[in-house]
Amino acid sequence: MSSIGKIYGTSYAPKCARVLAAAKYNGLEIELVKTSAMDGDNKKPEFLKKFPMGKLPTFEGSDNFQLSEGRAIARYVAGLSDNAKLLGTDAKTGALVEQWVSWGDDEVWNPTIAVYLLCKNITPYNKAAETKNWDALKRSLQYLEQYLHTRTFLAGHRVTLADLTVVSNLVFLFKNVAGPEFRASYPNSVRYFNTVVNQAQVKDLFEAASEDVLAAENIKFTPPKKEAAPKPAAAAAPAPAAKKAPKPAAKDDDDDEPSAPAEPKAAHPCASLPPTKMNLDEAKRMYSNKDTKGEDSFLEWFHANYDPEGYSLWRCDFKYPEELTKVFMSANQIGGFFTRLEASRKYVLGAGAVFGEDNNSAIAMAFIVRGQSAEDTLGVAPDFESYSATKLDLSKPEDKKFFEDTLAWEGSIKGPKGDELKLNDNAAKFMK
Ligand SMILES: N[C@@H](CCC(=O)N[C@@H](CS)C(=O)NCC(=O)O)C(=O)O
Repeated sequence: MSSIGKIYGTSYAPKCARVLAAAKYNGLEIELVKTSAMDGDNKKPEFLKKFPMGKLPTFEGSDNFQLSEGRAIARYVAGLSDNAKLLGTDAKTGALVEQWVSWGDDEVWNPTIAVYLLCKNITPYNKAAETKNWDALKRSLQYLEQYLHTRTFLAGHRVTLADLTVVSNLVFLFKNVAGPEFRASYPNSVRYFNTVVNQAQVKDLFEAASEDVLAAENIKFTPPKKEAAPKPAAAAAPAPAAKKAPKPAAKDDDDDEPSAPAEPKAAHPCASLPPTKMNLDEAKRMYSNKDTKGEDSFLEWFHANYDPEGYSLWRCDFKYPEELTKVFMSANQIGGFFTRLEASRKYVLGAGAVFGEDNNSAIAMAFIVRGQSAEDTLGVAPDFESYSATKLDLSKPEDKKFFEDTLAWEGSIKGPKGDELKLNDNAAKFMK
């Protein structure tokens, strides 16, 4: 049998897995071209030339028909043969298939990937967002549980694309996010899951979904640091929208942006400092609204208004640059650090960026902080311990250059291999 074409993606991504499953049900051959967002394959010029949106999965038929969006690809492959009736047998089952596909993506996948990205700190971690998404998952599984009380499949009496979609999402949830206690609360859903993954057509495909490879416990957030324990003052609240900061790269866009109420805090150590002539709110407005360098710029304003008694300037370098791999992951790490600075928002202005390329990079940040202590201000972020903080002296040309360049998101620093690494313009940059 000749292949219907190629699907670009990975078999563990639910939006790709459902397509592979639909092809199996329809007895169609499809070639999986392993293409991973984590490896940046979707950003390669040859991929973007074919699929300019740069998202996975995508499909290229042997007749050159091109499709993107997992749901559309699955629908196309499911509709290529009528034997398995994957799209339903009449208007009602067809609509039910659509209902459950939509439900599986919005109500299962979205909170699943949100919890996963938060706990992996790919989306800057935020406890309230994690709880919100766990609650959404519980609500969805409760609903599925009731529905399956009297049913074997989701739409009619046979497997349809609805089941292949929902189960592909459940495979990811049960393997990567939800442990045995969570799963045990939903026995009908687990029975249903086992029924579908063990269907002869897809057993091989879903083999990796057997009980012994499912998550041994619920996914947990581990702060990205090596030393200190989290400090109570470091409320994991969201950072305000940063005008100059683009979104972190390569983040799955299906998840909600976390939002959380601020937690009650003890008085900030900077609250009792003597007054200063430089207003940091004004400095932030200048930094957001003006060019950083040049005539009538932020730096021109800053040098005219800086009060070295009321403020100090700091450089922070990630202590373990040799451990950094993908540039987009480092960018996410900086995003997380800036988010966790929230408790010091009124006392800190700074910018950070990734320097270098995948597998040879470093992270550096420049800060203006109220008072003379980096610990009192930047130390509210638990992962501050993973950065070395060096006070900058504007009378030293190299300190001044680093400070000005980093705030302007330009320049270079020494990398872990001793070579000079240029600020990576393609990685997200952060300011506070
Ligand atoms: N709307 C797309 C979203 C797919 C999606 O977000 N895919 C992820 C991988 S699972 C991706 O391509 N991420 C890379 C990026 O956002 O640049 C769909 O439903 O197919």
